[in-house]
Parts: sequence; structure tokens; C-alpha cells
Amino acid sequence: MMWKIWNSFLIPALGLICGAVWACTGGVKEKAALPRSKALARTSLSVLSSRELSTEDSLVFLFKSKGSSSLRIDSIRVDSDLLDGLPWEQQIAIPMDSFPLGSRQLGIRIFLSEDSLQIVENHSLSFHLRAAHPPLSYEYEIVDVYLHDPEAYTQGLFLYQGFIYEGTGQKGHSRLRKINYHTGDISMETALDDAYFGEGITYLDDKIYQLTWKSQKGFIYDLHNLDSLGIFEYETEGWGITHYQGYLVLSNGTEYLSFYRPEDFVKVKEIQVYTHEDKVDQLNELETVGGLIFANQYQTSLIWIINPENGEAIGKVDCSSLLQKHIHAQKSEVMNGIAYDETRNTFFVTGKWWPKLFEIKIYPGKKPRKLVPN
Ligand SMILES: [Ca+2]
Repeated sequence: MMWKIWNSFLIPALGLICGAVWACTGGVKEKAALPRSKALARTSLSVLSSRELSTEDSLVFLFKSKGSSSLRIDSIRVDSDLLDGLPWEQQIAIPMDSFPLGSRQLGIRIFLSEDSLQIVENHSLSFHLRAAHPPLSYEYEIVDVYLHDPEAYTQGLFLYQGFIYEGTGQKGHSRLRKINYHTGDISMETALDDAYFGEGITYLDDKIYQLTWKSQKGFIYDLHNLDSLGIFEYETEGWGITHYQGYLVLSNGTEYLSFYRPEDFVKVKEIQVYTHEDKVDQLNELETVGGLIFANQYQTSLIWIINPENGEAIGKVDCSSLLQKHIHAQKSEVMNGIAYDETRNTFFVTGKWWPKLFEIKIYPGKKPRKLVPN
């Protein structure tokens, strides 16, 4: 795009000028001698497109001068991009294909000249972005069925070196376990203090991270012996956790996924998960597979397949027949727990108080006629 070309050299130049001459701290800014007032705003902005957009749309808006003929536009900065030397009454279209989905705010900064006066005006545009296309429907096929502890209120699941690791919830019953899934035997286990309701688990760099539901505190363990290595804190509820590109990714019961730096647990970004129609909320247990995040959705039997770069729900797997056809225990609650076995390209899935652990394959579209033997 045109203004991207300007970006590389205009931003540093404008930054210097900004520091030396202009007051650049937001709102309608002028030289210090002039009073700050909305009435002094020299530009107005009107949105011509809908503010309800898909990633194939553009946000279209129009700048207008509020009457002064001596006013000159030097450049417009839209978030980190620059437009330069636009005529007045300029219509601008910002393509939405590179924006993350959800509720967004676009900052627009206009650099103006009027006689010898240089002015910066800030506008912001709110809009709402969803996917352009519906999620693909995926099918699943049961490969094998194993025993699962029917007293385990499953909140987190992953596979590491042939063992299932499971985090369970309920106060007084919250555990972290290493399980031989072929036999159901627990080969290692540690219990949380009765004050905590355990939630999702993941591993990263030889450590296991386990969330708790409402305590805003998680626990860190040595992956190899489950020894306690400390705690970490976060500001939301804790539901599911996985890791993506070196970050810990947390769900909290909403449509948000939050990315934390594991070394200091600073939140570096968050995404909102959307289809072409609406947000996908109550995201629960998570699993990263091939650059995508798979997520259980609480109170459903759906697994959503999410693009972690922009939050688009690109696919979904309806696993409701697992519960309906294969789980008959009255106590069993919703599906929750996804672990991926990359050596077999299969998924291990189970649910809260389910007596079974299923190994499944997931396929885009229709089921293949015959399973490929492992
Ligand atoms: Ca998982």
C-alpha cells in the first residue's frame, strides 16, 4: 500500500519534528500559547462504510476541514502507517484483512499546517471485525478408547513422551497427574492445596504450568518429576492454557485468548475469537497443533480451531456424539481436554468425570472411507 512506502522514513522524521516542535500528547494539540479546546478542532471525520465489518471489507472514512482555507494537510498516520499530502475531503479506505478480529479501535493522527502553525489532531474510530467466511466443519473418527478416571474433573490435558498429563479441578480434588493411558495407571501425581480449584495445564521448556479458576494464581512444576518450582499470577479467571511460539496462551471463560511471556508473566497481546457471525466465548481447554489453537468451548461438545494470529475460528469439530453414544455415566459433564499426539497425528479427548479417554483423528470435511493405519 502506498503509505507503507512512506512509513520507513517518514515516521522517524516525524518523530523528531514531533519532539522538537509539536505538542503530540493527544487530543487537539497546538502551540502551548493556544487554549486546548474541542472547538478548535480543524478537522472532522465521518465513517462512510459500516462499522460492522468482515476481513474482506474496508473501513472507509472521510476527512473534512472545518472551513479554514489556509489549512494544509501534511500527513495522516493511521496506527503505524502514514498517508501523505492528501487533498481535503479525502476518502480513505483501510483494508481489514490484516487486522485481528473483534472490537477494534483505530487511532488516526493528522498532521496539519496553518500559516506558520503546526498542529496535530487525533481521532479514533471504533469498529467491529468478524471473519469473512464460516468455519469449516471437521469430522472425527474414533481410533481407540482407553480408561479414564471417572472421578477426574478434567481441566487440562497434554501428551508428552507417550504419557498423558492431566490437570483436574474441584476444590479438594485438584491434581496434576502423569498417566499411562494404556492402563489408566497414575505414574506420578501431585495435589493442589484444598483452597485451589485446578484448571488447565500445559508444558513449555521443561516446565508444567497449571492454572487455577478464580485465585488468579498458577503453579509451575518440573516437567520431569512434578516438583514445585513456584507460582505465577494473572489478572483474570484461569480456564485453559497452551503455548504458542514461546508464549503461554490462556483462556478465561470469554472469547479472549491472552498471550503471556513465560519469563516474567507479562501479557504481550490478546486476541478475540470470532466466526463470520459472532464471538466464540467460554473458551476452555486448549491445545496448539500445527500453528493453530484447538479449544473446547464450555457447555458445548465443540472443538474450535483458531488462527492465533487474528482470532478467526477457521474450523469446528462437533463431538457431541462422543458423549451421547459412548458416555453413559450420569455424573459425566461436558467434554473438556484435548491432547495432541504428533507422532500419530491423533487427538486424545475426554471430559469432566468421563470414564473414557478417546483417541480420535480429525478430518476436514467428510470422513475418509478408510483410516490410514499407523
Ligand atoms: Ca490441552
